[in-house]
Amino acid sequence: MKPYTSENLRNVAIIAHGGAGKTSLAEAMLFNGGSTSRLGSVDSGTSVLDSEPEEIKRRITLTSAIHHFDWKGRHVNVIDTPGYANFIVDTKSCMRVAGGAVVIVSAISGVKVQTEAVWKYADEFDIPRVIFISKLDRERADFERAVSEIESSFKCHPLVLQMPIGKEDDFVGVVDLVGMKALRYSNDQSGKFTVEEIPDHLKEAAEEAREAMIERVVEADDDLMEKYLGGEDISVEEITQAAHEGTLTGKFVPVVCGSAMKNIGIQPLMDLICDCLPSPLERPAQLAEVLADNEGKELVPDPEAPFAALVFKTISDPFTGQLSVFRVYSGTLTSDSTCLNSTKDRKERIGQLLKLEGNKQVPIEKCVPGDIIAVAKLKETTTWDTLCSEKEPILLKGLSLPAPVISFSLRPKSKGDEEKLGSALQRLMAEDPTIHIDRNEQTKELVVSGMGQVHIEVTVDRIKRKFGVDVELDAPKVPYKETIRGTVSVQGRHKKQSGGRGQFGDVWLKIEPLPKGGGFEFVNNIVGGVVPRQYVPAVEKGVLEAMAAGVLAGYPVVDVKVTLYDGSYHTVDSSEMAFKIAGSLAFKKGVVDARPVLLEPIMAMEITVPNDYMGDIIGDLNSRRGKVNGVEPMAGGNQLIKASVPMAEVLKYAPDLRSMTGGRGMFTMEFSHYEEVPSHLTAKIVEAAKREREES
Ligand SMILES: Nc1nc2c(ncn2[C@@H]2O[C@H](COP(=O)(O)OP(=O)(O)OP(=O)(O)O)[C@@H](O)[C@H]2O)c(=O)[nH]1
Ligand SMILES: [Mg+2]
Repeated sequence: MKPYTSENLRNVAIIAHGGAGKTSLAEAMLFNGGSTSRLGSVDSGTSVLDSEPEEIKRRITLTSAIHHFDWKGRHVNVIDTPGYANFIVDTKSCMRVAGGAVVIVSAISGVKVQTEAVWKYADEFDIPRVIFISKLDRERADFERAVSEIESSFKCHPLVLQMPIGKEDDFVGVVDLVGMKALRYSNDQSGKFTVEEIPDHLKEAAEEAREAMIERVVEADDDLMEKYLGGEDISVEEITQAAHEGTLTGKFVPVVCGSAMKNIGIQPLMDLICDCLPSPLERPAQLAEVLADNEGKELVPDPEAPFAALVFKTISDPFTGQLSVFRVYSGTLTSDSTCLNSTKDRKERIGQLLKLEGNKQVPIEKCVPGDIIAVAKLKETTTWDTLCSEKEPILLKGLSLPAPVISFSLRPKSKGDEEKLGSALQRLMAEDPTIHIDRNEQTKELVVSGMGQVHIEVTVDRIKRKFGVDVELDAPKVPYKETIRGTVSVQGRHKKQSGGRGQFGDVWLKIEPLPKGGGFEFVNNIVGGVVPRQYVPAVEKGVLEAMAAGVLAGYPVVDVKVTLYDGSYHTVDSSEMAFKIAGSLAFKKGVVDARPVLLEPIMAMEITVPNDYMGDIIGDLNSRRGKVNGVEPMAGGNQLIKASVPMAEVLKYAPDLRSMTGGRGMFTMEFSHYEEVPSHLTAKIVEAAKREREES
């Protein structure tokens, strides 16, 4: 690896919808840059970026991978990100630390919903970008349509720097509209090309396209505009410089094209990355919080400044152990040193610094500001922790995670694997913070939640491969609750005489409903000591025990007020136990007459779908007892549907939405509140609960 400075460094994330060709493009750049000795392929499982067995099996990127290449005197860190919605949180994490992005738009499918989502992340983190129109070798590839979709969907000004030569099978190269040359590629994926005159049949179109390109460039630069209007020629250097400026300010977005699969048009994109995307020195200053005085501070990417870095990824590597991957914002860190984890307020020993190369790592001695580096076996550090100099503790802001959208109940296939499963899940959660594990105390299930069905399936595969635990998934049980609608007064009397000392407790309770979310209230209105004070807590305990399993279907009872207002006792036979039983008896008996009802959890959902699908999706929500609360138009011909839907109806919504929209819909959902189950469904739920109790 050649030495490099912050000025020569580029951190580039490759982003787009699933299957657009991000990994293939990154592989082609690594190959052309000499970082790999053969062109890795997703389809044949030889990609150094998609190298996890679960990725090879599915042929999709499940987790971001980082590698680097040297080009035109620059050192480029390439971050290959996932494109599928299930894994998009990882993509967003990478965008938090990237300095520039290559956005891929497929010449076949154009701009998809998911590409718009990642484009928004680039907006959020103010990331300059260039666009690569891919797959021009494929049937029905359409360059012009892709350009016009870029303009309309992203609402940006594309700066089209190339034109394709040939179509589909006959796609052989690109016209460089800046140098006005044709780059004709050999058909063997070697990336070799010859520079030729523009073919006659393209000359006129190329002249026109160049004119349009120049006009866009000069519009962004007053001096150049003057020159242009004065009839002077604009040089290649001037165009390159203005393109760099215009890319950083977002006045336009440079567009090039090619085929990653055939390794056509990749080097000009690599040039563009070096020419137009920013070095860490050109990025807006990173804001940090100084812990000593809670003041804000702008970090400078100066090697002499105090060290500061943000951990944005954790990888569990089978050979090296746990790797923390961080982006340096200022200062220098060397191998075999120490630093502070300011988030956890713990000192960390830094062993060997590592540069990531896909699934491998190479040792390096020190890292410069801006670089992306890994270190193994930190003791306390997790994703989104700040590592910094002990002399000047600061904090950097990480990302907040979205709520999971889907849950399954999880259990080991063989009994006795419970403990192994628990520790496997802990390790996986460190690596993938979008996996959540809960033990549902009500249903006694281990519930795993994640960003979608594929995400959960991948997690199950990983549990098996990495930890040797086979697990089974079921739809989670819906945590129903019970409450009452009426008010009753009821007596609970427990009397037992069995030889020696007997048991006696006698209470009168008033049981009434509380408003939604009211929980439980217990009031003691005993006067004259008819129930001695020392037995009152026992009565409440008895009521609480009875509330744990309601009379309808055994679900917990909520939102009730219980008032103890009368009773009697026996000087010898009364005891705490007897009053507890009396309280419990009274509650169970009373609830039966207090019009008990079932409550079910309602989820708040936000569903984004292309316009064409809106009718179907709303129809489907209605059939799931959903209420649509609003529809808002979104960018790129999409609609955002907001709805409240009973959880029982959307336990498997992810695959259903996928099949209804051909994978173009996205959704999030979180728990909102409880509502009464419609009476015609209550009997079914009660029956199912009864059956289950009998079985277990
Ligand atoms: N014909 C052709 N196929 C391509 C090209 N680029 C990628 N592909 C194919 O498209 C499919 C998806 O490619 P990937 O590189 O895995 O796409 P990706 O964007 O990384 O996908 P995810 O990581 O899963 O989001 C694979 O079958 C590739 O061989 C291209 O330029 N031409
Ligand atoms: Mg990929």
